[in-house]
Parts: sequence; structure tokens; C-alpha cells
Amino acid sequence: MYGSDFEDPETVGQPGASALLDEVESAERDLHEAAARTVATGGSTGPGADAALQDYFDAVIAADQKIEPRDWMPGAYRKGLIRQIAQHAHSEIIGMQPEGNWITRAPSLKRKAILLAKVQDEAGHGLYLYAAAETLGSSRDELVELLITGRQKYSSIFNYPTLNWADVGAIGWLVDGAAIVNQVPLCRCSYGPYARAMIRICKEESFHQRQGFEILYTLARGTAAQRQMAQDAVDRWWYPSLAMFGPPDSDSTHSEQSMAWKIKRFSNDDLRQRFVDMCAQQASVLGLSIPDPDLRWNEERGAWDYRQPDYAELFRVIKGDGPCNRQRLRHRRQAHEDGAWVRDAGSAYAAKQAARRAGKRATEQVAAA
Ligand code: BYC
Repeated sequence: MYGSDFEDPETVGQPGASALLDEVESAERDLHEAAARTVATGGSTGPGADAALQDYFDAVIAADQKIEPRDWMPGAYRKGLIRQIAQHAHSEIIGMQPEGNWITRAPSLKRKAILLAKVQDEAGHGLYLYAAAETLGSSRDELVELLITGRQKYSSIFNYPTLNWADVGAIGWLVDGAAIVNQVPLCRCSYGPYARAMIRICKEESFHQRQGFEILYTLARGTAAQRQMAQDAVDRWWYPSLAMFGPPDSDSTHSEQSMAWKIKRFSNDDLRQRFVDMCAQQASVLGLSIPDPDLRWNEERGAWDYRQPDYAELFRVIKGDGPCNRQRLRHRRQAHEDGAWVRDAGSAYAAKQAARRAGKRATEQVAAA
């Protein structure tokens, strides 16, 4: 059972979560199998080459195989992927800030070590994703510039403040929980480098979600004040977490095309429902309540009815007017400027090594002549 490394006399489990990790394992197996298969191309040069390339692309998508960086792909597919992967990478990097804020104030050495590792993982996720975007021809410098000048988005969720320690638990449980529900299907995305990056990211995210669950579980069984802190954090993070899945399907600009290309495998609303169903069960194990007066099991649908988040607020936050947008970008810009000397030193070292290798090759050629 997911969360099984956290034992409690009352037998803690996280209903619904083990299935998600099983899906990651299964997507990983399918990736290996897909790599061993090939799709007949029918040739890609000569008259009708463009049509043949499009046919090949369509056949790969239809066969649930992977488009790789060397393959031809429609311009809009490439552009759409760069947009989504870059926004995803930016979210991971900006997402370090709300929790990073609590590293120095974690309540114990153990909590501090865990949080430090988690925040560091998010940096790693950002880097895998920038690397995946680079395989599509956009440079990391270019993408970082788009982020710090506010021309490319990152997830709305990271524009909310972390007011106390329980928020770290709520982020782990709800934000990382929403991230996993959204990202597990991306392990089956049609673009190979993105799908492969997502396998590793989802495995790591599952630890993140567990640590949040465990923080809240512990607080919910602490003093009355601790329990209240945990409930207050869940109350504040619930609706922003629901909004992470994006606008409702009827207002989603990219879903239809992204799903046809198998970049996205489920719609925003389908994933939001899956998240609510998972959390409704887990909340009862936690002993905390979800702040939704409309939340109730619907026998007919076999799912929980719930109240939608405020999408007007989502769009305000996306446009830059959330509680912390300015602070997050200011901090990111500052960190980027402060890190300039590290990038310069790295580039100088790489240039020196390249010059040395070139010199060595030239000497060997002269000796061989
Ligand atoms: N926030 O047509 P739609 C993490 C934008 S990292 C901001 O439905 P799409 C974590 C959307 O981009 C979590 N913007 O778009 C990290 C589009 O704008 P553009 C990040 C949003 O792409 C550290 C417009 O609204 N996860 O969990 O089909 C610590 C219309 O939307 C949001 C990912 O990035 C939003 N919430 O679907 C802890 C996953 N929602 O581009 C945790 C990958 C929508 O036209 N991304 N927009 O200017 C996706 O799955 C999809 O891109 C989305 C949106 C579901 C987010």
C-alpha cells in the first residue's frame, strides 16, 4: 500500500493512491516494449515526402508509440509540447519557493532533512524537463528568460503563501497529490523524452505526497491547536489545488488538440474528478475535512460530487495578480542574477576542456600523419 512506510497503530493507508504508482510501473513497461517495436514508414523522401512524413507521424501516434527528437513532427505539435514542458519546468522551479520558505523553520532535524531533499528533488524535476524541452530545439537560456520576464506561465498554485508549518503538509498532500494525478498519465505522453522524464518524476512525487500526508496525519493527532492548524491549511489549499487542473473542459484551449496528439491523455475535468475521489477517501483516514459543503458520494456516477473552484480567481492568478506572483518572480530573477558567476565559471571550464580536447586531437593527427 502506498504510504506503507508510515505505520500507525490505527493502520494508516492512503486509499486510491497505490493504483497511481502501479500505473507508473505499467507505463514504464510499455515504454520499454514500445522501444522494441517499429512502425513501417513507407519511405520519407521523393515526391509526396511531406504526406509520407505526416502519415508516419499519425501512424506512430495511433499505434501508441513514441515520437522521438529525430522524428519529423508537425510544427504545432513541437510548439505545443515546448509550451507545456516549459511551463511544467518553470512550475517545478518556482514551486521550490513556498516550501523552501520553511526549511530553516522545520520543527525537527528529521523534518528539515526530508524537506530539504524534497525541495532539491523539485530542482531536479525542473532540470529533466528543461532537458526534455531542449530536445525540441529550444534552449534552456531562452526558456528561463521567458519565465523571468513573465512571458511564460507556471502553475497558479505557487502564487499562494505558506503561512505555517501545516502548509508544508497541505502542499505535500494536496499539491503533490494533484501533481501526481495530473502527471501519471503524462508517463504515456506520445513524446518519448517527456514520457521518460515523467516516469522518474512521478516516482519521486509519490514520496512527496506521502511526506505531506504524514505531516498532516501527525498534526491531526496532536494538540487541539495542531489539529486546527492542519485543518486551516487544508481549508486554504483545497480550492487552489483543484484549480491546478486548469479551466473546465469547456474553456480549455489546448485540451482537444493535445488529447488528439496523445500529449494529454485525460481532460482537465476528468483528472480533477479523479483527484477529488482520491482525496475524499484519504481525508477520512487523516481525520480532516474537505472544505466543500457540496462534497457527497454520488452512487449513480460512482464518484464524488463537489463544488468547482473559482475559475475567475484562477485566471486572475494566471494573469499575474495572485497573492505572491510578484514576489515569486522577483525572487527567481534575483536568484538568476546571483547565479550568473556560476554559469560563467561552468561555461569557461567547458570551453577550456573543449580547447584541450581539440588540441589533443590535433597532436594525435599530426603524430599519425
Ligand atoms: N496555472 O487549454 P488549457 C508541481 C493555462 S508542478 C497556470 O487547459 P493545457 C510541483 C494553460 O497553460 C505542477 N496556468 O491548457 C512542483 C493555458 O495557457 P497558454 C505543474 C494554467 O496545457 C513543485 C491556458 O491556461 N504541472 O506539481 O491543455 C512542488 C488554458 O488552459 C493553469 C504541470 O505543468 C494553472 N493551473 O492544460 C510541488 C503538468 N491551468 O499556455 C509540486 C503539465 C491552465 O495557452 N501540464 N493554465 O498561455 C499540464 O498538464 C497542462 O498544461 C495543464 C493545462 C493541465 C496545466
